[in-house]
Amino acid sequence: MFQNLFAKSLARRRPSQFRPGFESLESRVTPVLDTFGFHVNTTTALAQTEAVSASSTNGWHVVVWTHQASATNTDIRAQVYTTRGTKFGGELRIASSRLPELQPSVTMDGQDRFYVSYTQQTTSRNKDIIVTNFTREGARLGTTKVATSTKNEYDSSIASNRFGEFIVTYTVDTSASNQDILGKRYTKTGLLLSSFSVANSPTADETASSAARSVSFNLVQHDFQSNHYAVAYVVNGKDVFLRRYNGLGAALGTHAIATTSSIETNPSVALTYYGNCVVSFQRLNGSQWDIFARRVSSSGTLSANITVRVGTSQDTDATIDMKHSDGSFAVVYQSRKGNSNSVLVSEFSPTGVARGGPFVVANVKSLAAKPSVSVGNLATYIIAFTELNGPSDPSYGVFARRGALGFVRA
Ligand SMILES: [Ca+2]
Ligand SMILES: [Ca+2]
Ligand SMILES: [Ca+2]
Ligand SMILES: [Ca+2]
Repeated sequence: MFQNLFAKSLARRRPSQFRPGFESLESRVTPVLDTFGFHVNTTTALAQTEAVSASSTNGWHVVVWTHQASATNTDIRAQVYTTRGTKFGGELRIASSRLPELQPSVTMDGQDRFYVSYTQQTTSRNKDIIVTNFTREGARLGTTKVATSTKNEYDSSIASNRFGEFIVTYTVDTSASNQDILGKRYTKTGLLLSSFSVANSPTADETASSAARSVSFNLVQHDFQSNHYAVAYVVNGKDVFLRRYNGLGAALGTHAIATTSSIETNPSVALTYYGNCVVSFQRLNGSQWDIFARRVSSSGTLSANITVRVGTSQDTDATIDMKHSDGSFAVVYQSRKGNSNSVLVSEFSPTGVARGGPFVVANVKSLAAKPSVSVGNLATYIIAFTELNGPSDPSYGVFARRGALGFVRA
């Protein structure tokens, strides 16, 4: 699958310059992002792709990506960042077997431990889901085999609360013609608490899950009332749904987020301390992709569509995260207009009112940017993305920028 991705992107290669500077598309608002971007991966040979990020309530960050070790082998690597956005320790080897490991997802708990789920191509016909967790110093705490049946299990999403209790959701090829979304809930040490079926209709394909979890409002005590989690997913490649759960794993409701006759796909979900959710997704309007979001309250009330980005550009691959305390949120996505590609971020108030922007995170050469955003404490967020032939990095490499929700307003 990597061969195809690279072949396609290389074909699009152009001699344009990488421009890491910041620009606002609307000059009357002040960009709130830091005035610097940074190169994440230390080992630059071959390709580094599939960047994802997580942040803790302490404001620490981690960026995780797929590292191409050889023509036939990929690994998972990580870099931890302090609250100031400086590298903490070196590049970490999360998974480095001879088998291809790919499709990482990452979450961070209240002690800055981080948990990485990924797909392992165990045999040519069998993909499995593994989780490994680490201290922020890079000490490996454990490895959990989440899904290792003879069926293909892939495309996982992981989310934890501040105590490190985590959930993992993933797609399983239940049969050649039927995909389902399954999930498992674990203690911080990888003890299985429960298995659950997010969506398993025998007559529909459910794919592309995105999981989020409340970090928990209560600082010292495990409070299941503020530990909700939610999983967004795609049905039959064209509709987006959300299923919500309380902290004990009881389903609270299933919501149709985007079910028009247009193709709606690629959901990302976030939620607050209090279980209020927001889901972003992309919709095909004619031949053009637009991005929307929709809020779902803890009592199950759906908002109208919130417009993130519509217009003449191709806007795709959005991810979303929320400030856990008040529900203001950021959506990052890639945007293509003519021959120009950029990574953009749009910010919104807790009620879904746009706060200016979108802001240009980076002008990029590649449509493999696939940006990932995560919000930490004090509304500081980090955006990680992939760039082709970026500064000091042959082939693909991973770059990041930090920002702060609503810090500066004109
Ligand atoms: Ca590289
Ligand atoms: Ca490997
Ligand atoms: Ca398997
Ligand atoms: Ca199914």
